This record gives sequence, C-alpha cells and structure tokens, in this order.
Amino acid sequence: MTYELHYWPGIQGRGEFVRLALEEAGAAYIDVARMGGIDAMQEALTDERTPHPAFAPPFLKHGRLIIGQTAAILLYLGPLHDLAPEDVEGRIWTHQIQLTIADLVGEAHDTHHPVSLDDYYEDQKEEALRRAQSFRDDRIPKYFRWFETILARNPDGPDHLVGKDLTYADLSLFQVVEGLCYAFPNAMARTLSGTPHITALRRAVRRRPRIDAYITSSRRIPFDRSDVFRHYPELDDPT
Ligand SMILES: N[C@@H](CCC(=O)N[C@@H](CS)C(=O)NCC(=O)O)C(=O)O
Repeated sequence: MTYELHYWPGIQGRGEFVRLALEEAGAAYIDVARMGGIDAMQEALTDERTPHPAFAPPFLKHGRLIIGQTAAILLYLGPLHDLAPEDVEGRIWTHQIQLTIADLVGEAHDTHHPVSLDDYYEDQKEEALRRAQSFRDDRIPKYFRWFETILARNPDGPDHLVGKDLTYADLSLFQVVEGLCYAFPNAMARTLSGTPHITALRRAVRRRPRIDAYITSSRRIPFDRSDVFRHYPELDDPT
C-alpha cells in the first residue's frame, strides 16, 4: 500500500526525517502536498470525522491509519522496513534517540524563533542572538557529546547508533548534522572536530546508494531560510 506523506511543500523541515526513511527503504510513497495536494493536507488536519487527527505536519497516512509526530511515524515505519531492531529493548532505545533528536531540532528552530512562531525573525533578532549563543556554546556540544558517547558505547561497534545495522535513528542523526552544518557552519566545524564517530556515520549514510540517489535528485529540497534549519551568519560563531 502506497504511503501518503503530508508535509509542507518547499521545505525539508521535519518531513525530511520521514522522507529519508522512506527513500532508504525504497518504499512507495506520495509526498502529497508537493504533488499539489496542500488542500488534502489541510483537510486531513481539520476533518471532523478523523478519530486520531494529527496536531501538525508531518503526518503519514497508511490505509486507514493517520500518524502524526515525526518520532511516532518512524516508530511505525522502522519495523516494517528493517530500519529498527527486532527486540523491544532495541526498538525503545532507537525511539528514545529519535525523541532526543526531535528535542534538538526544536531547539535549533528556537534559535531563529525564540519568542513567537508568528513573528518574523527580524522582530525577535535580539532574543535570537542570545538564544543562538547558548545553543552553540552549551546545547550543541551537550547533544553531540551524547551522540558520540552512545556510538562509542554501542556493543556492536560505533558504526551505528543501535545494533549492527542501519536504523532510522542513524538517518535522522545524518539529517540533523546536515541541517546544523548548513545553519551553523562555524560552530559545527568546531563541534565535529571532536566527534569522529558522528563524522564517520554521516559519511557512511551519505554514501548509501538510495540516500545518494535521493540527495542528488530534484526530490531533495535545498536548505533555505524558510526551513527549520536556517543560516543567519550573525547567529553562528564568528569566523
Ligand atoms: N513534534 C512534532 C512537531 C511538528 C511541527 O512543529 N510541525 C511544524 C512544521 S515542521 C508545523 O507545521 N507546526 C504547526 C503548529 O505547530 O501549529 C514533530 O516532531 O513532528
């Protein structure tokens, strides 16, 4: 059954974590809003007959199932496409890592919108400058120390976050590194100089044939300033 991914057209955003999993799986999916179906997305969000409406995009439709929340979508897709371990302990650990990545994505977003989602960046720039400094100096290093540590402590070796095979968490860590390197190139160069396992994982994911085919295709939307990860030079470390 073909998956329907509902997400804002024109940005990678949180939808990209789902796209990467679907692409790596070689799954049949329609990116509904990108195919001109933004009305279908809005309707699904507001349809009064839906017993489990998603709060916000991204959400995935699969048959009669509608699943919102990026981490819940991946929790669902993982076992169906060999992108999660088979045992409960491994699955919940993968989910825990994904939820931590979601926290990091939220904090990255808040660097450019620390006060209100409804206001322009320019109207909250002073707060953004303070928020971004603490994000670069404290939060990025703390998250990346943790990712590096769990890679180093993986009993099956540091090639993957969980077990000996690729999981959706590896794909998501790749995406978050790509996004942060776009948004904060200077701070990330500093951080990644001390995280060899993360750097190796990023390279390995980038080289996977289906990920490479996707990233070099027109399906991969470029990063830009309307996305979750935004590059404003004044929010990055000075060169
Ligand atoms: N925790 C949710 C966050 C979803 C979210 O914030 N979606 C954004 C786009 S990336 C949105 O459209 N939000 C609308 C809103 O919060 O009102 C997830 O990880 O999927």
